Amino acid sequence: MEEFLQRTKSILINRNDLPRVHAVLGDRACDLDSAVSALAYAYFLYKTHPTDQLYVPILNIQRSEFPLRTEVVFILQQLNISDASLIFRDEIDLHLLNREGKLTLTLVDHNMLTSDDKALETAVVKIIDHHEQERLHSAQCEVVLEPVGSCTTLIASEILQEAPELLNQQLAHLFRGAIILDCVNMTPEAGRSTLKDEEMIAALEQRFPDLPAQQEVFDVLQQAKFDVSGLNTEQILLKDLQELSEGDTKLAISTVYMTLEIGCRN
Ligand SMILES: [Mn+2]
Repeated sequence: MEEFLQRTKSILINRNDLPRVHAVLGDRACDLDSAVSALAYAYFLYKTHPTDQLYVPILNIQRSEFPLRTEVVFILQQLNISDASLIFRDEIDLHLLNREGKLTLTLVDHNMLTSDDKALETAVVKIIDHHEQERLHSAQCEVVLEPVGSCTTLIASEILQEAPELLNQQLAHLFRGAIILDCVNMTPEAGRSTLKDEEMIAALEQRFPDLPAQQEVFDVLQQAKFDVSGLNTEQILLKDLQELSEGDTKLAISTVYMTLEIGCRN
């Protein structure tokens, strides 16, 4: 995986004239599900398809926003995947590539482009997602859409079917971490996991019995997700920012996960 990421990154940085690019684009939220889906699926395409095009996994946020995705930062660090080898949305001009007729797009973990990306619609050839379908059916685009708990379940299942030899301990750890986090530790009360998610967890554990215990994976990822200790005040306010707007009024709501110490002054 690192070799693939480093190679892709260096071609993007060093070549002025890019070959055809097949980008795998995650959701704007860039949560663990989206990030792992994009990384794993682009790697799968690279390994199983002719290399006359460049397969690029795109984390659909600016690089400067990455520290806010604390659980993604954590798991990639855990696996020694350097953030220098990742490709963020502000590091590749998809609109330019599209205008040059060089872009093919697979959307993962979402099925609708945002309004400022509408021009990229003609480049979309495949969608793998677990959200409600928001787009109209089009014949030129293959849609894999199933209401599972985690989009990575769908990605992992395609890889297991098409190229099981690609699945190594590192990929299995990424998939399993994303599924466990999305499915809230596979607890039935949370109502997130489906039979397919559970079967995928079982399949991964059967192939890689050395993976850390499920509870431990959930605890550390959940902790990482809400860990703001490495962030400055601005980053903390931006971490889970929701924006509402009506007419000229815009409202930003920040959520801060922190124990408040209330002091009294005389
Ligand atoms: Mn998702």
